[in-house]
Amino acid sequence: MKAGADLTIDRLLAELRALAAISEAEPPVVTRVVFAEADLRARAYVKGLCADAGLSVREDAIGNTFARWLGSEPELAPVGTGSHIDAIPNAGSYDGTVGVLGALEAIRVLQKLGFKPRRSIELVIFTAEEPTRFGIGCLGSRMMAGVLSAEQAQALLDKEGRGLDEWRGIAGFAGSLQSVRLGAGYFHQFIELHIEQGPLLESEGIDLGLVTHIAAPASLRIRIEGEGGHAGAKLMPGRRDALAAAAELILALESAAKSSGAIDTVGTVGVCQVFPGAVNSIPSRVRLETDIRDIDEMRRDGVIKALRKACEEISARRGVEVAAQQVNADPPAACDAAILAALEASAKAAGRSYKRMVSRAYHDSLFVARLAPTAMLFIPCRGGVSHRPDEYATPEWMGSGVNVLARTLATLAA
Ligand code: HGY
Ligand code: MN
Ligand code: MN
Repeated sequence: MKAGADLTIDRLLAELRALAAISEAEPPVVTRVVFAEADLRARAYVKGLCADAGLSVREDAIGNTFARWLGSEPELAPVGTGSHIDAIPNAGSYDGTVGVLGALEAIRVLQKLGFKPRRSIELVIFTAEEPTRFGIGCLGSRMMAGVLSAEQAQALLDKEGRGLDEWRGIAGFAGSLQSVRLGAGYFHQFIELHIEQGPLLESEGIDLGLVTHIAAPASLRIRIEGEGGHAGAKLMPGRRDALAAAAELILALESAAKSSGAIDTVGTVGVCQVFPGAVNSIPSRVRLETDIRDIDEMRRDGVIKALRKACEEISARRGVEVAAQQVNADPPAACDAAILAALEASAKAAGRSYKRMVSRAYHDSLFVARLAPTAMLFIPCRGGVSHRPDEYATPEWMGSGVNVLARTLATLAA
């Protein structure tokens, strides 16, 4: 596919830059939390681009957005592709957006080449892939796959105690939460283009990653209740300092992840809220959010068990209450062999190097894989950096991704 490759990348780069500028933070920092004002502007921007490309756009009850290029046999289940445009605080410009705008670019290239899909090709923008607001990742794709029920979704609250119904109402999305659920067979097949968010491809000088498995993520919320008091007057013996207990817990998670016996096990405490949060007041309450992953579910669950054991031990020794609540603990997903074979054939035809690999980040594909044969295509990102403003993918890397995605979509939709 030679024609227009450079042109498409310029257009794609311009659109990625425009989307990155729609942020709650000053560029180059991207923050775009689901249903916040910047997210709504970003959704409008991308929907406009999809409409300009002649796709028919619909949104479900929580804002999952479906932009369909109608095939000659519209009654057939579509080939799906897509990703997310929400971004965590202090993020970069490429996580998720490459899989949305890159897929749109792939569709426009196929249109330009006069390709006529037999099966429709449907671009999806998933709502709330990031856990920032409601504490759980992949909210939209989880509900589509029925992994999170309408009742469970109804019960989700953000840090201000505001729920999904309130936020989706503000965003202008209506309809029953049950209607988000898609039946198996809604998609014929699904491919997600995404940056690797790791260093392998760049360090090995390989153009593309064919993802065979998506890691198994888990998240637990931990509340620690101790006893507050005057930092000067309350002597050390008998203190029940909630933050000192939290510090031991954080180190216990780190050591459990490091001693799992495999490099694939990771454990992170990304959120630590301290109450009352005054320098001269002993912390009486701490709230931790922990993220535990592995490509092997058993090993990951072993770390969860070790963390729960540490909670009990630290609680008894320090006289603090520790309550660990599991938010999610999902099995890994295996990607579809036939789609991987199609991606491999496309990469060869495009003269691009590739390697099969696992995804250590989770993605909406983790849940779409419950609905349809699914696979992911990775492009490198500089230094493996992601979830930071200096996240970067070169035009060449993106060109390879769009090129091979377009070829594969054409193969699957023919
Ligand atoms: O955390 C993740 O793996 C994804 O980037 N949300
Ligand atoms: Mn992310
Ligand atoms: Mn992502």
